[in-house]
Amino acid sequence: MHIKIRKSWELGEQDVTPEKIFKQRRNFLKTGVAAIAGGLAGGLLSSHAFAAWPKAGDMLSGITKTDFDPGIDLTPFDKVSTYNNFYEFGTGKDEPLYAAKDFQTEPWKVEIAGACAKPGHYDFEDLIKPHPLEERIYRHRCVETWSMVVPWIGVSLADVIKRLEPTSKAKYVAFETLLDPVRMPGQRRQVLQWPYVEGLRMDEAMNPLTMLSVGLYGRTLPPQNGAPLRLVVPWKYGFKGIKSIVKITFTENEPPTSWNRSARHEYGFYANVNPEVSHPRWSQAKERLIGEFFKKKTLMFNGYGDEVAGLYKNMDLAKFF
Ligand SMILES: Nc1nc2c(c(=O)[nH]1)N[C@H]1C(S)=C(S)[C@@H](COP(=O)(O)O)O[C@H]1N2
Ligand SMILES: [Mo]
Repeated sequence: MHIKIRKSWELGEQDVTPEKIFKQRRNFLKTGVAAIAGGLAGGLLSSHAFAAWPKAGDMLSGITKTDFDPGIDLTPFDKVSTYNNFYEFGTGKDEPLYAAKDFQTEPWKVEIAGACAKPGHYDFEDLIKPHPLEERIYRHRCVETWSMVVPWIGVSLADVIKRLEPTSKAKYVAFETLLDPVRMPGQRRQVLQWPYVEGLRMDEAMNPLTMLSVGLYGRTLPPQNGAPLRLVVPWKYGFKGIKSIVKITFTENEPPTSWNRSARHEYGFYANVNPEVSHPRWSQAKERLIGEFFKKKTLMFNGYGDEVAGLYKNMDLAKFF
């Protein structure tokens, strides 16, 4: 008999962990009994020195709670995991949930290339495991003016980069998504040039806010959110947050980025959230938090100005949009 075990994001709305319980669980994490919280949540592992990485949608354990928290309500898991932009699985926001359902992410290799001392093909777990697994609650802002508040799980990209020992020639970091039109049916249509590519300037990549995320809401990333490994850059528009990464390259020159290639007058390399710089077809002054009715003012650098404004102090942000 075939017993189908439902993944957490396939659960009906009534089954999804209520927000209140999740908040209690976070308080457990705060007090440092992460192993107990992991146990309550159904995970059996007590640290993230996993024998095998948990499967997509399973609970992660050994997560350190951090102070990153904008202090506003989280966007519920059933919104974060069902309203997605992931063109490899369709252009509709409701398509990735279904089209990515059976996306195979095991094993998952990440190629490290370019100007560094430690190039090679790594199991993605080996890039992540040496570093503390943190929960950070970030504002998540799409260029299309919707936003969410997401409790990401992941590691500091800076920590990973340091271990790879970039050379003085490494001025940028380029990222690439998997290219596989069989596993990613959206790639059979040329809506973008595949694979999806993104990049950061080295100082942006090394900023303490920048994350390599492997999960959200206490569990591994659902496929539609970029399993098993995606970038999170909270002061930039969502399209910088490249999903399902298979290659990281240290480069001397600014790397091409997918949306800039597709429409360079609309999407720049920097893509910093900026209420004053309009998209050519719409204003960026306001945004709608998913789940709320009224729009709110967009915050400069998505509210992370204290941390990142210095990166751009001598730059014309209207020119380098
Ligand atoms: N590979 C890849 N990464 C991607 C995208 C994509 O289409 N393909 N969409 C981007 C956009 S526009 C946004 S807003 C975020 C959405 O992330 P979420 O679905 O986890 O909210 O993913 C980004 N990363
Ligand atoms: Mo987006």
